[in-house]
Amino acid sequence: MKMTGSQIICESLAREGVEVIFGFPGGAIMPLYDALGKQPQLRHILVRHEQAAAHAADGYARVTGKVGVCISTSGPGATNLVTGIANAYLDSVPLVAITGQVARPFIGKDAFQEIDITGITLPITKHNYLVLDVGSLAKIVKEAFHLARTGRPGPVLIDMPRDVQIEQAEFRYPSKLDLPGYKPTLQGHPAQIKKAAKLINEAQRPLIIAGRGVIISGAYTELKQLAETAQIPVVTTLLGISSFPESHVLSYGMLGMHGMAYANMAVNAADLIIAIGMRFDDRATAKVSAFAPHANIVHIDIDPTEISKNVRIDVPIVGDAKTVLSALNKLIISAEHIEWVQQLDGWRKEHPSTIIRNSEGLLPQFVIRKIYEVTQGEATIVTGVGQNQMWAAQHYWYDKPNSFISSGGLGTMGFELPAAMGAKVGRPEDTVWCIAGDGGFQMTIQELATIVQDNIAVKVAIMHNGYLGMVRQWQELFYGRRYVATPLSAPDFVKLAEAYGIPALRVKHNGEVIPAIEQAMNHQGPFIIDFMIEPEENVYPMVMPGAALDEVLEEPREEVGIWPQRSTP
Ligand SMILES: Cc1ncc(C[n+]2csc(CCOP(=O)(O)OP(=O)(O)O)c2C)c(N)n1
Ligand SMILES: [Mg+2]
Repeated sequence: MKMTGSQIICESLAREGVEVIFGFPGGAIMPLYDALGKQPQLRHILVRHEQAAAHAADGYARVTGKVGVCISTSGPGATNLVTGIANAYLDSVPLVAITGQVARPFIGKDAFQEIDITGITLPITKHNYLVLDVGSLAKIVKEAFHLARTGRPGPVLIDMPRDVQIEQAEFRYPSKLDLPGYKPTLQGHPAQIKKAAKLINEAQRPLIIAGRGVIISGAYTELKQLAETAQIPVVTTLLGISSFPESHVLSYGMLGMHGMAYANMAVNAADLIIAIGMRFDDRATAKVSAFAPHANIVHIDIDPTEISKNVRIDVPIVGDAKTVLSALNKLIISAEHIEWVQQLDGWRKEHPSTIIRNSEGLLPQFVIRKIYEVTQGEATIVTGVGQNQMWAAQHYWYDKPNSFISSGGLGTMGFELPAAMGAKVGRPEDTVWCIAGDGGFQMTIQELATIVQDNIAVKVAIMHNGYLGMVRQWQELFYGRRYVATPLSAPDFVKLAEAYGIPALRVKHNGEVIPAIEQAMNHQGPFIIDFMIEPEENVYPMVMPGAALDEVLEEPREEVGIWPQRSTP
């Protein structure tokens, strides 16, 4: 059957199981939009800025495990997507971005709204295509989805010249793909798995570091089985949060720059690290030369280029986390590491890291903890970047798999609101809380209109400190408290919410926190709470830049607070 390029795209998206697209139209993508209008099963959500389309598709993809789809026009529409594509690339999120392009005869002529988006996105996509032949379009779409979701997931871009959207071709959706150059390794090499098992069975002080790869491959049970069989403590990276239940006795929280002191001390003292689906980011390792000095390192990762990239690996296992772990688990002998576990528990007692001090002023940690309590740990949390992100990572306790959504690799302020929007669309049954910075929120605040138009019931908690807080914290610590360009004004968020048609509250005192959260939860639609937190509150613990993981600066405080450690028996 003959179809236009636009119809071929729509039909192919439907065959890939796409249900929702985030996008924004323009001249060079109008034929595709016209075809979309005739395909009612493809829900289109009109964002207010293309960056938000990419972040929303990203949030949607992270919570569903499906490929997120975003669309823009050529030129400025396409360049507006770039930050969102880079964000997805660094966090291994499956995305297909479709951009309009000027018609083929105009390419290379600096035509109106022409930009070389395949050139621009080459280093931040897993692959990209400029479609020059409508006959190859169905195959390209099929390939794009396959590349985005398999192996190490990532964004793929399809650039569609306007005339290719109109031209006709016979439509045949390929049932199979032949990509001889692309065959991700899923099964780990048996000899490597054996070597790893031997090290695990012999270790005295083993430690698992779980990353987002565990979540991507859905290896929750396999991870738990490994930890429980050999009684191995588990720490996670920032993006590994919610790969292992934080209430588990073997959970020791997040490691890294703002990780738990005891988690970092464990890395330092371990004699074996089993790193699963993580990439030894510098925020996780701190000073690389001092990382895990006493440990052999087993690294399980689907991407062979990650092996020994930052940290020397003793036993690499390239493969899918779930597949490798199930093979590995068969070789693991039941063990107890009583002394080691007691040592970690001792460190946790001495350096509790997440205790919240008593305070007259509203503490962000307190707010996050109350959101945890009111939602009973059942919410999906989407964060901004900066202090709010770290408090959300530290003070909400994640037992539910894949319930923490955050921009890790790129650290993109403004991610929070559009990503929360995408997460809510992907998980309509879930309560989705967007933990926003007052800075980051203002970067993509325009998406409040999208939320209203499409009735996306996101709950927003603004951590309003009047600063670009994380940068201010660094100025306080390293630049003699010279607050250059970090004090930040904001509109009256409550009035602004009202202007958008969203109910909102401002909270200044501890006693108002729980009632406000409850009111937000009881409201059917979107809701905003402007939490006026202590302006100069800092994030602790902190490993200073350049320092080793175990050189941890802890919160200076006289008074110790009120909540026990979650996992302390
Ligand atoms: C797009 C972007 N620009 C700049 C930065 C650098 N940066 C990192 S954290 C931060 C402060 C964030 O302020 P806010 O959103 O208010 O969060 P807070 O740290 O106060 O919680 C800045 C400017 C960034 N991460 N992303
Ligand atoms: Mg702030």
